[in-house]
Amino acid sequence: MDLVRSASLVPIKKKPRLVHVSSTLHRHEIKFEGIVLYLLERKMGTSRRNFLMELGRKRGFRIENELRDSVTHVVAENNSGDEVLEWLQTARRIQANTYQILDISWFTECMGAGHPIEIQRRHQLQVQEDFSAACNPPVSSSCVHLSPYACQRRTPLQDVNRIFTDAFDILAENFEFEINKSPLVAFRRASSVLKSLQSPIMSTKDLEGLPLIGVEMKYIIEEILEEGQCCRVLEVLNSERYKAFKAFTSIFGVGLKTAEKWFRMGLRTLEDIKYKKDLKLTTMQKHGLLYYDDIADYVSKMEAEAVEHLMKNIIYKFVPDAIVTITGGFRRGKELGHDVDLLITCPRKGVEREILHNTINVLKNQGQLLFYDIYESTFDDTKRPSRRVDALDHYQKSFLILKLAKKEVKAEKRRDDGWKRLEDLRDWKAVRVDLVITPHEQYAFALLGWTGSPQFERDLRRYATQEKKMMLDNHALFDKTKNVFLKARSEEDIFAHLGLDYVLPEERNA
Ligand code: DCT
Ligand code: MG
Repeated sequence: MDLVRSASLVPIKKKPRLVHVSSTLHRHEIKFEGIVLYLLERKMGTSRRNFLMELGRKRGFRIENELRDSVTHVVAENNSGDEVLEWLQTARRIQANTYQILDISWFTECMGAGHPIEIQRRHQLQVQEDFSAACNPPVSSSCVHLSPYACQRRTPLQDVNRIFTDAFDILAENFEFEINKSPLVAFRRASSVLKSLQSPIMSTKDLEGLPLIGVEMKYIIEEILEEGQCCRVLEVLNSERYKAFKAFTSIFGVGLKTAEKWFRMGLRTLEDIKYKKDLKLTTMQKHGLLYYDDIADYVSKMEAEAVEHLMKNIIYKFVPDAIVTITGGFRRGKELGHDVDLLITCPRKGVEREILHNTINVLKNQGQLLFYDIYESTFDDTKRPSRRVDALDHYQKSFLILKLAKKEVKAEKRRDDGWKRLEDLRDWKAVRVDLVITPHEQYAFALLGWTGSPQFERDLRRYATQEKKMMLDNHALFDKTKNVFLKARSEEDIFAHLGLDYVLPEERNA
């Protein structure tokens, strides 16, 4: 049975309907005729599916709620091709055997591009040989000589081994919550290695020659390959401590120490925190709770760009030659993030120092600041870069909650849901923004440091120390052999000083 169509997009068919009425009764124009998507809820979850369907419809895709015969593309997450096939058979929809069975990565890349992208083999989920004439190619043996340092690997956003890396990331996070450093580091590194692979792991044989994948990790991968899930991960997800820490640390201003304290006090949920009367909260935490729903929601790329635009408009008025750059996940090509990280500098020496307070004042006067905290620079140029891979930098910065005006007010959105009605009338969203001010001569180091991913940064610093006898942080690079600070005007200069090939921001998703 030929379940998978040829690798090109389906032929264009003329369809009379041009408007899609989504579950939220919102009308979206259909821009891409001939493609009809269905997102499989299994393992994706209802809320994520709804969110992605809405996102897709906004981008002009036709997405069906039900698996109709008109569907051309079935998109699944964390399911193998065989699992999708089994589901299709159970749903008795197998007669419509012309579906593309695709991984969610195809969908998210389409969202990024704003249009349907060409289907590549890596997007197609594997189905048994007798069902498919066009399976993904086997794992390439090119993965055998991978470096143990993420800064010597290229890690695109697209992670074809998410089923394994999600498991490792959850276990690593749990070790972080348990303050158990050694397995935390091991699992983070192992996850990062898998994220750089170009093909999905189909058997434990594919792990041969990979660095940093220990016996314990192999066992977990084997279990997932056989069972589709890992018991240890399920246990963690259900554990009281993990759930409580996850909830607590999702509040802006709450770190591991506070989470630990609250857990010891017997508190477990967000509600426990909200309704505990004598609980002392910092102003940051109070605001974190006040705008919790908005902040816990993802920031979209469009919203991040709106923040960038707003900040540039303000900053350019008093420093026209300021340089304002989006860093963090958005610079690495992510479509969604938890905050907007902006790096600000000025080529004229010292002028950058006037930017932060002026910007904050304008935002305050415009009524756009829901919360802010200013940290003045503590940089000392006589000191060498920090030895710690997770050391915080010393730049002047502000962590703020911005009141971002929604571009279009969608009053009719979710009008069937009375509880949400009030929220729908609100024409703004609370967005977390980090503003970081850097002197121009340190800008390249700050840009490299703030672009991340955090694991890429850790490995860069580890590489500098262990392989080059150098010390790197967000401010400088020091060569211990020559006893000199190495200057850099660009990220490329820093990679060159370290003897590394340049890695594009989009390839730093380690
Ligand atoms: N960083 C840093 N010093 C800090 C905080 C962050 O050097 N005090 C670096 C690490 C990654 C980068 O800046 C951005 O940090 P995050 O916003 O936490 O990560 P992200 O990759 O942007 O993730 P997200 O998309 O969830 O915001
Ligand atoms: Mg970020």
